[in-house]
Amino acid sequence: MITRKFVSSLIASLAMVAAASHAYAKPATETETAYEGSPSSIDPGRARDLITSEGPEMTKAEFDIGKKIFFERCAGCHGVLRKGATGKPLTTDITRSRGDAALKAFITYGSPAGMPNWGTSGDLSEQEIDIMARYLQHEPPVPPEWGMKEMQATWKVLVPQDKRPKKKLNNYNIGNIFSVTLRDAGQVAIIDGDSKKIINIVKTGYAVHISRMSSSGRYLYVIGRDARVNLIDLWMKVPDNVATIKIGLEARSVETSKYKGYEDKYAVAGAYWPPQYVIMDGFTLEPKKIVSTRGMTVDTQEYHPEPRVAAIVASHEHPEFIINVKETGQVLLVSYEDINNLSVTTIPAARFLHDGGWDSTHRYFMTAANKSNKIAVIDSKKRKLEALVDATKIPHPGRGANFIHPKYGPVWATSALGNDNITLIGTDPRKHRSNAWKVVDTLHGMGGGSLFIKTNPESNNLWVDAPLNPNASLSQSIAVFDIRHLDKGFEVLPIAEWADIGEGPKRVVQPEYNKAGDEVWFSVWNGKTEKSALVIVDDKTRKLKTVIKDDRLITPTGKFNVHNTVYDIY
Ligand code: DHE
Repeated sequence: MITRKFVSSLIASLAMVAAASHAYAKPATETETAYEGSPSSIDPGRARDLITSEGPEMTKAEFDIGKKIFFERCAGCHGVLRKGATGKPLTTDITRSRGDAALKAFITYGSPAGMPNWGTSGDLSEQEIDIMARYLQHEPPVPPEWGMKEMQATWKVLVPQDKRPKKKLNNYNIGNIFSVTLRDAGQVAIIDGDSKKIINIVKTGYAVHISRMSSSGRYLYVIGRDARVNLIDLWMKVPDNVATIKIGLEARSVETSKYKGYEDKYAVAGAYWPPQYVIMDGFTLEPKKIVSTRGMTVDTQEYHPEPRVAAIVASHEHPEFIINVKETGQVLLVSYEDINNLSVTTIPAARFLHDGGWDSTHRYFMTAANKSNKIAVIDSKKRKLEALVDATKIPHPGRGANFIHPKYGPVWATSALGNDNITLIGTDPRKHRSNAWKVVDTLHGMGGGSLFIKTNPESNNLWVDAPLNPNASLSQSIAVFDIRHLDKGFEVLPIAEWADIGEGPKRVVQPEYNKAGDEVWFSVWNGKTEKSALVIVDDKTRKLKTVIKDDRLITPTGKFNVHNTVYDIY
């Protein structure tokens, strides 16, 4: 039985642990929470209630408050079904054994392992914390499934294929068009990289996330967090939506078939909820095949009911999509040769798979298992795990950066959320065998909170951002290394200052090259009601080239250059 005295001493000791570890834990905790803890796009009203007699007493109104808070604040880390992801599992066998008082203490003070201090930060009131402690002792409400019927009902072909242009109807240099995520506006800006003019602002899904290109470079696919996929035709006089579909309730990834003979034929999107991927017709988004990712975890081989689909890349070696399943830690090679008789190779990697990209030869897929602090190397030719390489706290490569290290030969690099390390892994098993799949060098950037790193075959620069670093002078700047002289450290460029847009958090995020590889674009990501901008830097001189400012550029984040996205150049 838990006594009042025990609870006060638990609270006091938790407070001490939190305070003692503050200096160490704060940056990683803050950055992780800022990054992973964004609201789920699932409407809590759609999730079935499960107030059970085994849990503490709760009214329906209290349960609804708990559900709303959980979906907005907790689901990103603990999972909708609370089986655990980057946050610990919170299933009822665990929460009921902890009990009200201990749960309240954890929610109030957080933990050095990464749980935010929701109470002492003032984010949740005492009453809300009391509700949450009781809510967590009831079974998690389950959001609805989303199958073929629901997909068909949301699928719209706005311009049928026979009504689309037979040839390109505009004069844009399509390879140098950028699709820019306008996150909080639910739009993408299509920007002409040559003139730097906005061609069109296209409506997409809620909290839009990433864009990918069809193999021919004609079609652009955009996915929103609400799992809406938009298909945009870049051959139109003014590029715009030609089809749309909702493939679930929450999603992050989309990709297209790139293997010879299958160019533009298929698209695939991966959902967080329901945990599934769907293969669609590449020209219309007609849903063809839905496959659940529920299954066993790679290590303990236990059933996981909610393994979310993270990064997807298209193999260049076989007609296959390579699909990261986050919570099970399995990489799926899904053949699209015969989607009726689907063949899937399951490669064991490590939990919790997130983002990644190709090595320079496009044979090896280098992907972060972020909470395991590992990079999994998948040999897409031999269809097997080549290596699991240790990296430091929460590697986050985006797609990573490939270059020739002056001493160690070809390397692929990732930065990290939890520290300033930039980890360089050798990627050439033929000519630099002893360096292959080993950490050959570790550089130090501005600080933790880095999300993206980028270079280009035409460049000698390696750009590393730190948008989630708690120090504004770092989150508003970029570090740039000279690849030929890595030992000389980095130069810091004050990108947000160059944007000259006034107040706000102004996080500098995701370097992206133009087609020629001679300029680098940065988003200056401000609040929804503040001014944002895109800053373009001359890659040779590292001097400001131009700033794109426009009231329509609301919360720009990811930028996807058509040429670099089609050919996986990074
Ligand atoms: Fe992303 C890629 C998931 C938050 C910008 N992000 C990815 C990928 C995944 C992912 C699985 C790889 C997709 C692929 O390659 O197929 N992102 C998530 C989350 O789950 C997370 C942590 C929390 C959330 O609630 O969504 C998250 N992501 C963010 C952001 O807050 C970012 C910084 C701003 C934004 O626009 O949302 C952001 N994520 C990006 C970008 C990429 C990305 C720009 C693609 C990088 C690239 O170069 O291809």
